[in-house]
Amino acid sequence: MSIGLDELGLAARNHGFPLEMLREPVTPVGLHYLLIHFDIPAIDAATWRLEVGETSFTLAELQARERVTAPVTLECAGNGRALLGGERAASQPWLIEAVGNAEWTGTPLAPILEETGLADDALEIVFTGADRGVQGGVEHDYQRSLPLVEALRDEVLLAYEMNGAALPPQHGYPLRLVVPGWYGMTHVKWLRRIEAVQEPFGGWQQTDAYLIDDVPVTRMLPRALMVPPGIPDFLTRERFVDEGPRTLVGRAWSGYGEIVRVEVSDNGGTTWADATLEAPLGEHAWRGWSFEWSPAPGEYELLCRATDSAGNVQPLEGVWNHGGYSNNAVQRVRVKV
Ligand SMILES: Nc1nc2c(c(=O)[nH]1)N[C@H]1C(S)=C(S)[C@@H](COP(=O)(O)O)O[C@H]1N2
Ligand SMILES: [Mo]
Repeated sequence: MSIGLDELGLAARNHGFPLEMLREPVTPVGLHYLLIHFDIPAIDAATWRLEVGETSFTLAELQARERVTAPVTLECAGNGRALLGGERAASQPWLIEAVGNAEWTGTPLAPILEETGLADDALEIVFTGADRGVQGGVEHDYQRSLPLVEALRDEVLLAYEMNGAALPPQHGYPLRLVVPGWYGMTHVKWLRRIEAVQEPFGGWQQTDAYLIDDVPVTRMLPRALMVPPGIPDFLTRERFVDEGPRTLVGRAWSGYGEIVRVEVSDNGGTTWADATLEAPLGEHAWRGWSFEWSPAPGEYELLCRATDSAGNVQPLEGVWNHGGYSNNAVQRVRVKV
């Protein structure tokens, strides 16, 4: 596997989440992963308007509407990309750290779609960001659509706060879409327009990206991650821990339903034992887990894997696809005791 300077350029702009911060239920703003395709657009909130069909809203008008706060786990669809191997599209070379769990505050989208008439007779709702660039040789605004039934779900928010403060520029100031359960690309940042369409939306980010064999990538597959125990080697990230009992901790999530099981293996996946699950933080937030581990001196490969209420289980190996999407293969942590 090799990473080119082009992929390094993306990785230097778009940082991941330090896995040790899995110890916190809510991810501090600066430590949430970041993915920006083009540039952070310059937006003056005083003149900014959200256009919704023929109507428009100021930020103050949106903030005066029903206010909802929810913890929501966001994960990039490309998380795990660099571990897939094989020839793939050059893109952000994530290992497994493209995740975060923030508390998003905003107003529900559905009533706005209903009041403005967009919910009448639409096939899809299209969301347009204020950022523009060229990808795949095509110049376009960042745009994504949702089928009407998904856009009308109660939990979909137009969010103007993250962890109790105004959205920072990098996370979509002044307004972003939050679609709990779906991979990150759906959560359009720097939102400026919402419109209804009667035909399937054909924008670049919808029909040229985020497909596996022509099937759109939608919801997050289950994944469990652990706080890497002990201390790391600077370069290899191999871990060193002292002999004796210790508690392994981590968090797990899925866009297909509640996490019902997390298992841990200390022998590379030959045998597994159940971790203890914490109470859920929220319907669309990661769930904490812990596992008592008492290793004898030696070398180990620690793995964890999640199962959701729909019966999806993480695979040991990812399934290759050209875009490098949805690789939810189990985390592997090499540990020397
Ligand atoms: N307007 C706009 N919205 C966007 C993007 C973008 O580049 N432009 N990137 C998307 C992708 S691919 C991801 S994974 C998430 C990342 O959200 P975050 O940076 O707040 O973690 O934002 C999504 N929304
Ligand atoms: Mo993403």
